[in-house]
Amino acid sequence: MRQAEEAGTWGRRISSAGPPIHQERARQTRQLILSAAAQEFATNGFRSTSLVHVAQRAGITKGAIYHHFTNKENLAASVVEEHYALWPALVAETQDKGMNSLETIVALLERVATVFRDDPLVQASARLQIERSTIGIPLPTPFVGWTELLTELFGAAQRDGYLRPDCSPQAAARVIVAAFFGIQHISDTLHERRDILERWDEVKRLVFPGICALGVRIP
Ligand code: LUB
Repeated sequence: MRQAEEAGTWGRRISSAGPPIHQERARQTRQLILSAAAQEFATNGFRSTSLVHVAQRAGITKGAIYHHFTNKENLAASVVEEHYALWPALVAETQDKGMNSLETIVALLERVATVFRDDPLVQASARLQIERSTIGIPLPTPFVGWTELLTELFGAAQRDGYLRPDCSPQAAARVIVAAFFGIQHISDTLHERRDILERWDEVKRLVFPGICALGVRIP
């Protein structure tokens, strides 16, 4: 069973997703609202985002939002949940490319950096997680999904001889999650993530050698 697809790796949905979605149109409207909300949250943050502006951006009425989301807090929690729901498919797709365990980790994190650069849903979720203490309802716990997954992936890399013998997969995962969180936050704050791939490449070139066994070529 692929790690990322195992139940609970990315946390469980904790927001009320609204009434069961029977019609394709209702599903599309919900996705439209999430996309519009992501743009507003990413740009303005939770407190300054108004559901009126979300509705205007989505081209629907404010009342239509309440058919899918109980309030702005629930909408924010759903944006964060949708962010984490993106990763299992991306992880599985990367694992299916026939690369070795270290190549898979490096390729995956480069793809994740690209998603952070390009995807407003992920950008909104990252900002909401920074603001989580002000939102007033529980959000999915950040970082744990990636730490669990990278622990598994670094465990495979260790079994394949790519990790320093004295570097635990858990420690490698914590270091890389911290490094990634930091570079994407700094890149966002200073450059709207325009340089995230260059900053991530520096982590790969300067941090991975401290994790990998001597003589291992960093992909
Ligand atoms: C990742 C962020 C930004 C962790 O997993 C998360 O919650 C993350 C936002 O909360 O970086 C590193 C991949």
